[in-house]
Amino acid sequence: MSSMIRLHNPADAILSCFILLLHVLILSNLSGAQDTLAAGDGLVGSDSFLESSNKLFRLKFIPRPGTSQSWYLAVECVFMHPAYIIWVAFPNVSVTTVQPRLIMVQDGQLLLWLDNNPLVVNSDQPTMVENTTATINDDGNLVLRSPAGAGGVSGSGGGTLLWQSFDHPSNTWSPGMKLGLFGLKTRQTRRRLLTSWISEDNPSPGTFTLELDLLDPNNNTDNNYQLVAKRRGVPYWRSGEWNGKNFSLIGGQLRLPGEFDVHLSYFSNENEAYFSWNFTHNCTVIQLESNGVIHLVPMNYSGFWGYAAVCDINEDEELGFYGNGTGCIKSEPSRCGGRDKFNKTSGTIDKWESMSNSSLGLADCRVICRNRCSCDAYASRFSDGTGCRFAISGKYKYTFADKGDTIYLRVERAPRMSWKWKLVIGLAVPLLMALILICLFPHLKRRIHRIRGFKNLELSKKGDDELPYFSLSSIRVATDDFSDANKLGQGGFGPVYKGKLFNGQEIAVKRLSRISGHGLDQFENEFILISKLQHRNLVRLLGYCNQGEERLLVYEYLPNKSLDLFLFDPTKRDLLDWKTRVNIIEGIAQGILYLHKYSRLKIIHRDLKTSNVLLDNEINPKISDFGTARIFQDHDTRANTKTIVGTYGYMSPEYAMDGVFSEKSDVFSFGVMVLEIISGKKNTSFYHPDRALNLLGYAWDLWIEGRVSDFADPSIAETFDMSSGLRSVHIGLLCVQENAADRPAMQEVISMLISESTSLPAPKQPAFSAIVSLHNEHLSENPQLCSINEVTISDVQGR
Ligand SMILES: *[C@@H]1O[C@H](CO)[C@@H](O)[C@H](O)[C@H]1NC(C)=O
Ligand SMILES: *[C@@H]1O[C@H](CO)[C@@H](O)[C@H](O)[C@H]1NC(C)=O
Ligand SMILES: *[C@@H]1O[C@H](CO)[C@@H](O)[C@H](O)[C@H]1NC(C)=O
Ligand SMILES: *[C@@H]1O[C@H](CO)[C@@H](O)[C@H](O)[C@H]1NC(C)=O
Ligand SMILES: *[C@@H]1O[C@H](CO)[C@@H](O)[C@H](O)[C@H]1NC(C)=O
Ligand SMILES: *[C@@H]1O[C@H](CO)[C@@H](O)[C@H](O)[C@H]1NC(C)=O
Ligand SMILES: *[C@@H]1O[C@H](CO)[C@@H](O)[C@H](O)[C@H]1NC(C)=O
Ligand SMILES: *[C@@H]1O[C@H](CO)[C@@H](O)[C@H](O)[C@H]1NC(C)=O
Ligand SMILES: *[C@@H]1O[C@H](CO)[C@@H](O)[C@H](O)[C@H]1NC(C)=O
Ligand SMILES: CC(=O)N[C@H]1CO[C@H](CO)[C@@H](O)[C@@H]1O
Repeated sequence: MSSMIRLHNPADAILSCFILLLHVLILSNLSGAQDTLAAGDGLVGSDSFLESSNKLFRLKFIPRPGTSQSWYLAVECVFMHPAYIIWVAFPNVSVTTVQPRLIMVQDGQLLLWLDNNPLVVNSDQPTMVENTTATINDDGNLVLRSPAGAGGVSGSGGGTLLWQSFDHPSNTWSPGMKLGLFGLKTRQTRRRLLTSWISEDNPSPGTFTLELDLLDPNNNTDNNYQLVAKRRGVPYWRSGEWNGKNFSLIGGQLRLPGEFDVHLSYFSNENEAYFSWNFTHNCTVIQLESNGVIHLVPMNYSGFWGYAAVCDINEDEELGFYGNGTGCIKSEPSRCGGRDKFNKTSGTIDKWESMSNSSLGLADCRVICRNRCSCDAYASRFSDGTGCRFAISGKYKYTFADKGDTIYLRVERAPRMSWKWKLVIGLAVPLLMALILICLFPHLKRRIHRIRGFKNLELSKKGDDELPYFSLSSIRVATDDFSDANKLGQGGFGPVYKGKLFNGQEIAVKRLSRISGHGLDQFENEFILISKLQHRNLVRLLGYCNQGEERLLVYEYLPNKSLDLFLFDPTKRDLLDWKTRVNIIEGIAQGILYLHKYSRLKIIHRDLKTSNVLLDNEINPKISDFGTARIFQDHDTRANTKTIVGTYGYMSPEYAMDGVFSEKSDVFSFGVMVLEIISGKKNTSFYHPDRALNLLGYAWDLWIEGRVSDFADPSIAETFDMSSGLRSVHIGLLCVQENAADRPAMQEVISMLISESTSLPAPKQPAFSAIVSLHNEHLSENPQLCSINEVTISDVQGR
């Protein structure tokens, strides 16, 4: 596997010949991964690597994307799939050669060998020490040490530390790495900072940096620093002061999702000032992405994600962040009359103006185009995402093409009401309506309760200014004037239409046409909530329209529609094999977790069910329908409502009976979905001739009898995996426990799902399982209830 060469007597001048000879002769004599290069050792070719003793990190040559004989020397974390790069030596130099070589020369230089001239990796090391060794540590740090016993103190694993890659960060801040300023008293202060890559594929120094900066820029006697992210030297995010525990502006720590605390610390004296952090897992890192997003790369790419800080530098995308503040610095107002947004699309433009400077990344192109009002669109010049191209007003023709270039088109923003006016109207209209209704129907008084809740929603400071506005006429065109042929179905508060925008993008439009107090409530609720939310497992809102009496929400269109249409369809259910179902369960869980924990607001969905889970092209689940969702204040753990909304079969007992809801009521609905996904049977229409039970009871029976494989949908018999199946049913049962306290919280559910080593408590008998199936008894006597069996109940009063 690993091929290393060992050079016993290399002399600098004739090294090149030796290496050529030797690596031909002794190419594959060493096997098994090592973590250290001794003097005279080297790596040759892309198959050889150094591996840290905990097997998490590798130092190796990785091919430059899109090329065959171009390489970077990089440290990768291989614990996750795909492996990701945490450090690159010479990010601005790609080594073009058939066989790249790295040699630890006896005189102490670590040489990256290009065809003719070597690059010295440790060139900034003050003195070279003979017989130096190079080791890849358990935290991914590449360290050079003098031989034990020589050059001073000898510690574990060798002598003095001579050089380390952690002193030369690229875009990654690893646990244990210090970011800051060193040698403050000297004339040459060294800055250790993160520099983003120029594009996703090219590690050359890019547009953004994350560094330490003075808290008060006007007072450099005050040794007080904060973390600041900059675009070409201009700050766009700052953390604020560190109080020993939290940053003042982001209202907390840089945190990982879940209950995982990052241990951040700050050190300063007259010579140096730096931030550093620790985590239990050394592969968990903070990365500054090429688009300026500061990202916490998680335990697992397929699992947790986190954003340390995200400002909408790209304005097209607003992502989540932690804490109560953002630290974002608003960019200067548009010079082009509100035409400062760009829309990612695909197509061709016949005449470009190009800038071939490959030090420019997409983020630079955007700024250049944004500041030049005649620029209508921009794109990358080269396939590796560098350079810029601009389309100048009146000088080009744009054609939409599905498989065309990725182009960012300037968006014309329609003039519209300010947020304040919208709020006034948003409050006044329902209030007025409510007043009228209350006068007419005293029993509707409880409505006030909900309308008052709107005030809380104002807490979103950013407002919806970022959200594109669609004109009614453009939506009429897109949906063929709301034609019946384009009707997709009926949502919580009105019909949903399919449409196609002029640029070819498909959309789903939710329409609330006739203003009914109740529908307007849900509409506004959904609008305000979802415009703040952004997660890959939540359906994405593209824009809205409120013109005249029309209230429209425009969503991304998901051609696969909802999960229930697959799961309960005799033919389509075959498309969902076991792996896909597991993926769906995980995705739903991530989406709910985001709602409960990591979006800025804590949100209880209250109507989770398979028909509210949409599937994208790759069958990834996306939660939809936030008409009934509720924002929780931080200190609330449960709330009470007299108006029970939700769907029979998915409602937890305490909610259905007493109107008490909490995160645990969503967990219950999730549990029901898990059992439905595994069994392919609907909870509400479950019927089994020998077992007069509902699906929950049926699952429990088979669980007790140890016959879980009988519970699984027969159409996945071939792909069903017993151990993960057993685990999933187990988790499903834990989620539908009668007592809310027995149900796990969503982040526990996630760790149960993704880590097989988490042990699960034994489930007790689930809720409702002793009840005879609703289907055959109760509902058939009550046609009215039967009809609402499938739809959201929005007006049933609690006891
Ligand atoms: C690469 O970056 C280093 C350090 O920033 C600089 O000294 C060197 O000249 C650069 N090389 C190229 C080819 O740009
Ligand atoms: C370096 O290693 C070689 C071979 O083991 C040895 O002969 C030499 O004395 C060492 N040099 C130093 C300075 O330790
Ligand atoms: C993380 O890195 C540190 C420093 O190398 C090491 O002491 C620790 O054991 C590593 N942790 C794990 C889990 O490998
Ligand atoms: C700068 O900060 C120091 C220490 O906090 C303070 O004593 C000094 O008055 C400040 N100077 C100015 C100009 O604000
Ligand atoms: C965040 O919350 C903390 C404590 O609750 C408060 O001191 C701070 O001012 C808040 N920050 C922002 C930006 O709201
Ligand atoms: C830090 O922030 C967290 C979460 O915002 C908060 O719970 C905690 O009280 C804060 N601690 C301090 C010392 O401000
Ligand atoms: C990281 O953890 C080690 C060992 O627990 C500790 O000595 C060190 O101070 C920690 N560093 C930071 C930045 O928290
Ligand atoms: C290329 O772009 C970079 C970054 O904006 C700039 O510093 C540099 O001067 C430009 N080079 C040329 C040749 O224009
Ligand atoms: C793209 O631009 C059009 C025209 O303004 C707009 O209607 C549409 O919503 C935009 N698409 C996205 C994804 O923002
Ligand atoms: C901690 C964790 O869940 N690690 C997983 C990351 O993903 C890989 C591959 O999917 C798994 O093998 C790990 O167990």
